[in-house]
Amino acid sequence: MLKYLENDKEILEIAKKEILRQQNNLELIASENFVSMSVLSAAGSVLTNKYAEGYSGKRYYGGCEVVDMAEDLAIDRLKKIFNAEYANVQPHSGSQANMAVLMTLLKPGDTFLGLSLDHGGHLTHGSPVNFSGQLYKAIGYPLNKDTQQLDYDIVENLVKEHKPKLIITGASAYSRDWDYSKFREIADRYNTLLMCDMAHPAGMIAKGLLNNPLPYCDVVTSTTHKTLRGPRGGVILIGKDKENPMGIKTLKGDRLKMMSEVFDSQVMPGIQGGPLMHIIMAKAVAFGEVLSESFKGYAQQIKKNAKVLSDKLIKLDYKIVSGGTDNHLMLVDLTNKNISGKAAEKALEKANITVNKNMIPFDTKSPFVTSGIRIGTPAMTTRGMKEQEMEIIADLINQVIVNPENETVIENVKKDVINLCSKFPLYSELT
Ligand code: DSN
Repeated sequence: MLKYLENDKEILEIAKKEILRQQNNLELIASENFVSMSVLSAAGSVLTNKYAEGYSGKRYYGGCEVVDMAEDLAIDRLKKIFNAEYANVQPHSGSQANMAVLMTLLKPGDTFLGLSLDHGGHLTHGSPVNFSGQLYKAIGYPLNKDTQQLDYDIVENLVKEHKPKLIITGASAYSRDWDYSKFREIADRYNTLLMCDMAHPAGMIAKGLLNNPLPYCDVVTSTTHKTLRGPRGGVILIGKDKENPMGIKTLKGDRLKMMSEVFDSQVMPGIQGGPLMHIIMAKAVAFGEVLSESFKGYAQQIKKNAKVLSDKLIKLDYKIVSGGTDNHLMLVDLTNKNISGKAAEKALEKANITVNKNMIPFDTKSPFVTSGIRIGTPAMTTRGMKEQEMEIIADLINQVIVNPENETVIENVKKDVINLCSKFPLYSELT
């Protein structure tokens, strides 16, 4: 692939550097992953040339008969993965999927509830610096201060008080599973719509390894590039009515109309123009991989790895928010280590270990400094690392965190990291 960049030396250098960085770093950002060469090839295919505003069979442009096949396949595969009634694969990102849903279900000024950003929620779940907090009255629900986990009574009390039109479930930095049936009960009691943004755990939900929001939520969004291990992008899904054990009351009667017309037209022309057909084809490839038997082993290993890493960090005297993890990530509370999240992220970066600073629940530091870091296992699991490597990684992280200014320690850890990475080849086809 790189040979086609040889006529542009500046770009060639950048592309080579990034391949090398990905090969030689422990990638522990919970929202990142490494796509297969098949996904990469589809994302880099000639479908990038095609304008296809509209939907399959109903485009605004001629010549769409081939890209229609790619989009139809992406939709069919995605529906199969999640046993969904409806899927839209056009959102360019998770944020745009969320925007399409919020703009469909709410009018400006309406109230909705989402997990507070500083307790693990996402920007598009009501942050004041995002459209979701600016167009709507967004109320954040906190975690329980003692358990650092979801507290359904807190949610219910806020629903009672604020009478929101919508409750959003899902998070960017929450290490526990969600009980969507409890949220459904609350939503039904107060006649509120229920949505899930399952972007982070979608790959594990796909294989039945975490609770599935589709039977309980009116609508579900996801990104495709996290645990689903596809190209960067978003999707919108609606589950099947008959699969819903509790009977979704809120959208009944209107659901088919909502599915086929309202969400589709809110994505395009509501907020987007031409879909990225190369990315849609790459989504289809990734969904094919998720449907394969081997993906279940991968998803199981992500969880095993996260548990081992979290347990080992606890042994090394780290505080893990909520005491552990059910999914692919953990939040490390660094308050007993005399280092901020920001300083830890920087020191680890020097040792080729990539994490992100993250607020912990009830954090006293600003979002730019933070008291914690978020660590996830999806990308390193893709490289083939298992429990044994997770123990080594915990040790390497610890060496840096307790010696953040010791250049010799950092240099030695970096050597160990590069050595470890070399045993798990990545994109060797590209170099
Ligand atoms: N930025 C993503 C994450 O890191 O969780 C969420 O969109």
